Amino acid sequence: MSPVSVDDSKLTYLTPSQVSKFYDDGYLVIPQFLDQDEVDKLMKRTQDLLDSFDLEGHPLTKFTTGESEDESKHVGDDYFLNSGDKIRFFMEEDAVGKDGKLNRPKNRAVNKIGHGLYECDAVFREVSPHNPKLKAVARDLKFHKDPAILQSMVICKQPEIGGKVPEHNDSTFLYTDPPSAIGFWFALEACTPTNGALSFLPGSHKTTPISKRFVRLPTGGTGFEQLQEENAPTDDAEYVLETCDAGTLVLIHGSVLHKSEKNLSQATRYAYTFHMIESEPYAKYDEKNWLQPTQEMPFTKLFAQE
Ligand SMILES: O=C(O)CCC(=O)C(=O)O
Repeated sequence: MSPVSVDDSKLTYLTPSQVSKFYDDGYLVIPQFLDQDEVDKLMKRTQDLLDSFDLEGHPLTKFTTGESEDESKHVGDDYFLNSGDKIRFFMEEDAVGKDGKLNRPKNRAVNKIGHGLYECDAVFREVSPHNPKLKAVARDLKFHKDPAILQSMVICKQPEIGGKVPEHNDSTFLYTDPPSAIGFWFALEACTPTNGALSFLPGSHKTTPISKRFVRLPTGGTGFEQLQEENAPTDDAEYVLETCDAGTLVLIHGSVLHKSEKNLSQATRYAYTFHMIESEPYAKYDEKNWLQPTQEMPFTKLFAQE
């Protein structure tokens, strides 16, 4: 899944040094990938979705990364498990009080909107998969032969309560054999040291095997399945914080360790993200993965789109 060499003459969007940096560090920051107009459209659409979704009958499912057994229960319910081809709203943990009610307005309570935006919503569809720049990046990277898009979401990181995302790599959650996930993560607002900018452990994709997988349990719900001995603990000091402006695209190799801290600021930190995996016969998508394609909405093949 890595290019043997970078042929400069074939690149149409990335530079050779950007391609090398992605493969060396396991991530690549591309400033100004989206222009202001594209950012504004995605922000407006996100705000409209937050304003218009109906709380009546909403299960107030909280989103956590499922690190502990107790946390993984939250992400085991049907509202979460059946969200791959829908637009659903997951709450910040700190936005739901002990009485089970929201303790703030709904547009300040949602942790993320997922997971079928890239197909279900016309505005998000324009950015992925119908975006020529995106296809150019995917072709330049040569990471996938036949990339398919899945798992899209807006991560809101609400002021003061926006949950931290602990250290992880994305292939744990979107497992293929061989591992093939890449995250495409777009900042829709400035990401700063206090509102939860991403940070990365450069090069960790080469040294950190996928040691566990996030699966649908046969007994219902979700949990982690250990694949091999847990990797050694990492050193916080080796992490690189990547602050960035709205419009920045960050490419995230499925094996690179990354995280983001709690948003302690007064500002939101909206980001849009989706993932790409290799399709069969080049890689097998695992039937135990939490997110499964449906008959109505199979994963979208990037290069098949006009
Ligand atoms: O947006 C964030 O804070 C975390 C995103 C992330 O870790 C991911 O998409 O894998």
